[in-house]
Amino acid sequence: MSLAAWLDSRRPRFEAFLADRYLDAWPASFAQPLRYPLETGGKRIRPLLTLAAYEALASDPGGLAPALPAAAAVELVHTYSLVHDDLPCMDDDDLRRGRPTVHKAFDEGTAVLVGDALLTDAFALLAEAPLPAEARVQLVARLAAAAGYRGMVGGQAADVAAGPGLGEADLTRLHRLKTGALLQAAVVMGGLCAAASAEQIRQLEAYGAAVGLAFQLADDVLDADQDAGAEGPPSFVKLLGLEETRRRALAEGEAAVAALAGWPRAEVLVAIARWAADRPV
Ligand code: GRG
Repeated sequence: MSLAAWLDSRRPRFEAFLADRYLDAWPASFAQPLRYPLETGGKRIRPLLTLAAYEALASDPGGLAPALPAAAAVELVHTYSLVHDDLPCMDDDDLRRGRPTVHKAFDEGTAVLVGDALLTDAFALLAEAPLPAEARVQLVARLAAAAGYRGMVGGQAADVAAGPGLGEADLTRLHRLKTGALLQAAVVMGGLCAAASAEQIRQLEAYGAAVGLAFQLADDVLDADQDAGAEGPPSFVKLLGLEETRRRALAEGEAAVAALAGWPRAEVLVAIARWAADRPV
C-alpha cells in the first residue's frame, strides 16, 4: 500500500477518535478554545507514527483501537507544546498554521489553561486505554519522560537559554530533546501498544531517534529563508549550510530505515522516514 493510501485510510480514524473530545467541558465556553488548536490542520505525524509502529508489530493490526488512545495522547502533548510555545512569554507568535494562535483567537490566560488541560488529558487517555495495566504504566512513563525535563521541556529550556554561538553538538542535543524525544516516544508507544519485545523496542528507539533528527533537519531546510540572519534562531542550516543539512536529513532518514532491517511489515514506517527527511511541509 502506498503511504498516501495508508494515510487516507488511517487519518480519518484518528480524527474520529478525537472528534467529540471536550464537548463536555465546563464552563461550556472552554470547549471551543480546547478544540481549536486540535482542529487547525496539523500534519498528525506523531500519532500516525504511533499507529504505523503498532500496525508493524501487532498480531491483529486490523483493529487500531488499542493504539488510538496512545496516538491521541502524543498529539495532545504536541498540541499543548505549540500553544505554550506561541505565547508572548515564549516565541510570541500571532499565527500558527496560517491561523491566529490560541492566545490571539481567545486570550493569554485561556491559552495557558488550554495547554495545561491538553497535557494532563494525555495522561488520562493513557491510563484509560484498552490495554493491560503494565502496558498502560509503560506508556505513561515513556510519554512523561519524553515530554518533561529529560525531553521536550528540557529542549525548550535549552532553546530559551541558547546564545548565538551554539555549536553543532549542543544544537543536535537541543533538538534531540525538543523535537526528537516526542517523535521517538510516538514510535515506541506504538510498539508498546502491540506488546513489542525488548529487542523490537530498541529497534523502534533507533528508528525514532533517526526520524526525529531527520524531521528537525528537514524543518531547518524548510525554514532556511525565514530563520536567516544573525538575529534568527540557531539552526543546522546556519552551521552546516543548506546542502549539507539536506544531505544529513536524508542520511538520518536512511539510518531510520536501516534500524528496521528484516521487519516484514515495516513498509509504512519506511515511507514515513523517507518523507520526514525530505518533506515539502
Ligand atoms: C513550550 C513546553 C514547550 C515546548 C515547545 C516543540 C516545541 C517545544 C516548540 C515548537 C516550535 C518548533 C518550531 C519546533 C521545531 C519543529 C516542530 C516541532 C515543528 C512543529 O511540528 P509539526 O511540523 O507541526 O509536526 P504540525 O503543525 O504539523 O502539528
